[in-house]
Amino acid sequence: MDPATTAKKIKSMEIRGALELAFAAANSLKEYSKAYTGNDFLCDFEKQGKLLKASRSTAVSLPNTVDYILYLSREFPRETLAGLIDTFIEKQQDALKRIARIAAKRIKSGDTIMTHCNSMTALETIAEAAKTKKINVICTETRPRNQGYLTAEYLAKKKIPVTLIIDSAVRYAMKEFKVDKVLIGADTIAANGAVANKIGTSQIAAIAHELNIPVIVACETLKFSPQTYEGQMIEIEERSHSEIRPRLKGVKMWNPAFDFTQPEHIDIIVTEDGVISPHMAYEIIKEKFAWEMTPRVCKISKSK
Ligand code: RUB
Repeated sequence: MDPATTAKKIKSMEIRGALELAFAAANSLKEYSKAYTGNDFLCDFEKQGKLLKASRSTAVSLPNTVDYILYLSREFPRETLAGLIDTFIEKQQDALKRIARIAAKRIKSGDTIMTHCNSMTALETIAEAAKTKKINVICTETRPRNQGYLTAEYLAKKKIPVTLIIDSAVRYAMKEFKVDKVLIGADTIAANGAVANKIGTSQIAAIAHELNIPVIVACETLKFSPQTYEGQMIEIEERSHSEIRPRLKGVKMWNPAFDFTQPEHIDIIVTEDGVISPHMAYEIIKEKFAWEMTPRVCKISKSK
């Protein structure tokens, strides 16, 4: 699929979830580079990257993927680009599996896990744990788009016991079902360890903190934000009011898609490099995104 179609599908949320955005963007740039017949590849490639990056805000996996591939396109011969993008995709697939293996060790037989939204990384972890342990999952509906239904269906198909609850039942459910752990994915980890994830995550984490329930974030280092290291704020996507419900006369509506969970409400972040405290986010960014921090060597876009 070409980058323009991919960007449209990301905008409409046909393609969604932070990791899926990264895979879709990488694949579309690979296809574009292979099919390119023009005479200013770097300039045209960068335009495709910009298009993809503008398709959705908040999940940093998207700009990180695009920026890394643009960096590769400037640093390496074009004939090698598709292979390098494949290597990047394989690395992310491996990271997902590795996180699942590491995070699954934190889940004990008999545990009841609460999750929110629909995170591939959290679900891969649950599926990995369920291979050898008996676990129950409580998942939220995740209004307004109800991504929790996808989570519930996925788990039910895998024959992992799952109970779907409405978002406002979280506190009651934590007590009633004796939830042992909260396990979520992430869209972006900021340099201070704050986690941006689906709206409602911060409430769940605050309640878990109050009830002494550990909160585990399962996420690839691709979701750490080098921009926040340089002082930039994470933009929280605001979606259409129509997602909440049709217009109500005289009523204003607000529909943020994500929120921030403070690092103090997160016990651990499980990355492909191992388990870290949220306060180590700064170190991960410094180590992993050196390529992002170095000055750009290429001459960008003659024609804009
Ligand atoms: C999805 C969401 C997920 C993260 C992590 O939001 O918040 O928890 O993206 O997912 P949306 P993954 O449905 O608005 O994209 O682990 O799959 O990257």
